[in-house]
Amino acid sequence: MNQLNHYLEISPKVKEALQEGSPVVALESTIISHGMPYPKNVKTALEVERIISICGALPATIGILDGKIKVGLTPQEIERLGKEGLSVSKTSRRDLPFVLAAKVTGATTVAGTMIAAHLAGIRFFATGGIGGVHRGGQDTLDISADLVELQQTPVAVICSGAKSILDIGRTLEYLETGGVPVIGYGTDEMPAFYTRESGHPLVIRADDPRMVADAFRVQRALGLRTGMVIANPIPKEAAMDADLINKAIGDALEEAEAAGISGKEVTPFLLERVVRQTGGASLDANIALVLNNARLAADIAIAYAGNGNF
Ligand code: PSU
Ligand code: MN
Repeated sequence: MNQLNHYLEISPKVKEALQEGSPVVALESTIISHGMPYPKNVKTALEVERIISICGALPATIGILDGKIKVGLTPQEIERLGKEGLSVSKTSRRDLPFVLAAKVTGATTVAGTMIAAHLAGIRFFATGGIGGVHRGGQDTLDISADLVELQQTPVAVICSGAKSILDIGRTLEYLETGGVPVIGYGTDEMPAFYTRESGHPLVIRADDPRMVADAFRVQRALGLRTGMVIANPIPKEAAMDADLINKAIGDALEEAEAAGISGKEVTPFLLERVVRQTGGASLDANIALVLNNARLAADIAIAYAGNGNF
């Protein structure tokens, strides 16, 4: 057994699909353990998998159990990560070595999941939102490792943009500097997660999955190591009222500041407060957009596989 296989366990189904060149979509687990409350987190994670299967791709949820990165978690393992919730270690690039060596249970962030997907040979990854430059990040340097990962790991992330708990303008500047294509899917501006608009224009737009798959193929053919962000706005019927959500976010940011929250606790803290402030409405919106992203990711993975991928 080579050393990588000692720490990376790909489920037989996922392995087979990858060997055949069939479409596979990776899914993260921080959104399960840290992003949503139990039991809705588990229910959503399983529903996301089901939608990807219905669309004709294979889902591969990724997490860390018993000293191994598991690619293709079982429903029981997803239940475990969801139930243990915040006690599971939020695992980004920095955390991987120690979480694995100490055999701690870990939920992978966007960055952690991109690394695992790439090691396994999965090109597409669906989630809710990416991390970004936090508000005030120009002083605190609280910039998500997701943005750095997107510069160095060739995995396409299908998401609904970044939450406006973050500084969306600076997040886009950072991605531009890193050479990361940010593609507006059916839109000319960056979506703001709970709402379809952020007011920040994007320069790349795609209106069908094939265009995204083709661009990703070119990126790989050129040997560029960058990832890609496909920013897919929340469905109209699920979008939140901008004033309502922005008020909740403003309050949550004040609370975080007053409580002195910092580091990797910031994002989960804000997410939880926003859910509470909106009486659960933000959670419903979050679930709707994740399911929508899963569908698009499956379609892109299928378009890519159908045209001789490598
Ligand atoms: N945004 C969400 N929900 C989430 C996250 C972000 O709307 O669950 C999670 C993702 O796993 C993302 C991580 O990779 O938070 C970013 O955390 P940080 O800002 O500490 O890098
Ligand atoms: Mn951070």
